[in-house]
Amino acid sequence: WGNLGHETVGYIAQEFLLPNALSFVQSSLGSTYNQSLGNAATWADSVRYETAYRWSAPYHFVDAEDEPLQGSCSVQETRDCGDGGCILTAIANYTSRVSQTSLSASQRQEALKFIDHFLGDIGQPLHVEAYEVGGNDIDAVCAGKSTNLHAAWDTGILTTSLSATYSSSLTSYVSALVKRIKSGSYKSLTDEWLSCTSTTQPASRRGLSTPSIEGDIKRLLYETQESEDGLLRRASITPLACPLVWAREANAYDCSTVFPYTSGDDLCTGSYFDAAVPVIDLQLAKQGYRLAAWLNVIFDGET
Ligand code: DCM
Ligand code: DCM
Ligand code: DCM
Ligand code: ZN
Ligand code: ZN
Repeated sequence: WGNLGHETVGYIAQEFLLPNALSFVQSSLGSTYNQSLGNAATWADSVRYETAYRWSAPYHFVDAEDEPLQGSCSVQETRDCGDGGCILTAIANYTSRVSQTSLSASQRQEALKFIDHFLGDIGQPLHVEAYEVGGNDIDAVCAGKSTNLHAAWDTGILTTSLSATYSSSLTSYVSALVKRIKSGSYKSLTDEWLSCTSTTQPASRRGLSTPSIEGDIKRLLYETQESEDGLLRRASITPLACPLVWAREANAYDCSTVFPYTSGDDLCTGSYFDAAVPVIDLQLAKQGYRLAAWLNVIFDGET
């Protein structure tokens, strides 16, 4: 996502934090970020081209080697994450680090800012897709301007929607999404959002392991504690259940919504735009709510 998308995720999450998570977020981010996940959510993008942080660039996505044009979408951690790591392993690493009281305040703040950002990016369908470098190499048109498919999904469609429906006010947009979560059309979906069960998973596996945010965090913190130096060594370890479910959910939109388009069509008007906007609203609201739940389990032991 671009800045607007990330800020939306952060501001939504801030509304759903439990007391200990809120307290950590406020004191860790401090006045630099107005004590808010909304203000801190774009930091990871602001440093990714700096020499000192170049290593973090691959952590913003996972290159899923599926075939979205043939209607075949999938994400597999072993196939797609690679030795250098990806957004899936980055979420595990920074979840471990934000929890480690032995790390410095600035190291834990950095970990929090990465979590804040990556739980947003994992909901962007083209951040969980390898095809044409996540759509970066596909020319597109948005509101009459030349762009590429990835940028249209990161910023173009959302900017157009905010202008058309929310007078370009991010605050109004965030309020509208929070209201949908608390009392509107998303309310009945929130339990499902936190369940970490995949609808595309066979029933046999779904019942078996009952993946959960609590289960992921518990295992991660145990594995971190077990290692002498506090560094996670995940190579031989089962991947976290929830981030993989989130990635698969976003990736499914590549087959249903992102790639079915007619070459040359303007993506920010007409039927493509009308189909994309509800997906972007949903993905941002959902990832904001999940970000709060993730931090709530880390710091308060419950969602
Ligand atoms: N680093 C990291 N994870 C990576 C790569 C690097 O945490 N996958 C950290 C370790 C170094 C710092 O970034 O302290 C600088 O890395 P580099 O040596 O790649 O510049
Ligand atoms: N770092 C990281 N993840 C790790 C280890 C290090 O992101 N598992 C980052 C945090 C700092 C930098 O590397 O930005 C410094 O790392 P080091 O502690 O290796 O100097
Ligand atoms: N990106 C991606 N998948 C890739 C490469 C890049 O999702 N395989 C994302 C990261 C940025 C955007 O695309 O949001 C542009 O990346 P860059 O500036 O590195 O070209
Ligand atoms: Zn992007
Ligand atoms: Zn990013």
